[in-house]
Amino acid sequence: MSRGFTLVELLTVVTIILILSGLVIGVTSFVQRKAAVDKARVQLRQFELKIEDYKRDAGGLLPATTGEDVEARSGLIIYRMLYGDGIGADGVVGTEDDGALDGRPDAGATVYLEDLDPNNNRQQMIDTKGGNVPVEVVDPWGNPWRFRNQKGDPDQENPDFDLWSHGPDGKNGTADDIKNW
Ligand SMILES: [Ca+2]
Ligand SMILES: [Ca+2]
Ligand SMILES: [Ca+2]
Repeated sequence: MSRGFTLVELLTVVTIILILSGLVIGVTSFVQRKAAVDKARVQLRQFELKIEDYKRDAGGLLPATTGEDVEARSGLIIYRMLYGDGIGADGVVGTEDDGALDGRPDAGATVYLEDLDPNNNRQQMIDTKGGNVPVEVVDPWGNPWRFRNQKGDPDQENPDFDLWSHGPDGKNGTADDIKNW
């Protein structure tokens, strides 16, 4: 003799389904977060190596990043250094020969990282904000990468530099920041 499900049986089945779907959502977001963090670590290492190349070619000089505003725009400084746009043939950001910041490497400038080409935007590292003018190099969460010349002085010989992402929470200075120190 067939009978319908009792209320208790129905509630049990519904509860199990809810628990299982909660587990799937939890695992999925964990995996996505880990993938983004891994990607940011790869970017960090890549930028770090290329900035070392830039620094060597620029005679040990790195752009100055003193002042809050400069640091906030430092994702753009990373782009200028590594894509040779807005930097000029002398390979030094912030000198008189700096070319137009137009999404194309300046004449005679070295391109250290082709991936930063804002016209391809393969890795979505550039936020073009509606145009082809590069704005800044962004992390997997869409926030700018940060760069800081520790000496804050472009005339220093072989200055060290800080490079970091605000991490998954998008906030500066918290435990999830991804940084080179
Ligand atoms: Ca220059
Ligand atoms: Ca240019
Ligand atoms: Ca953070």
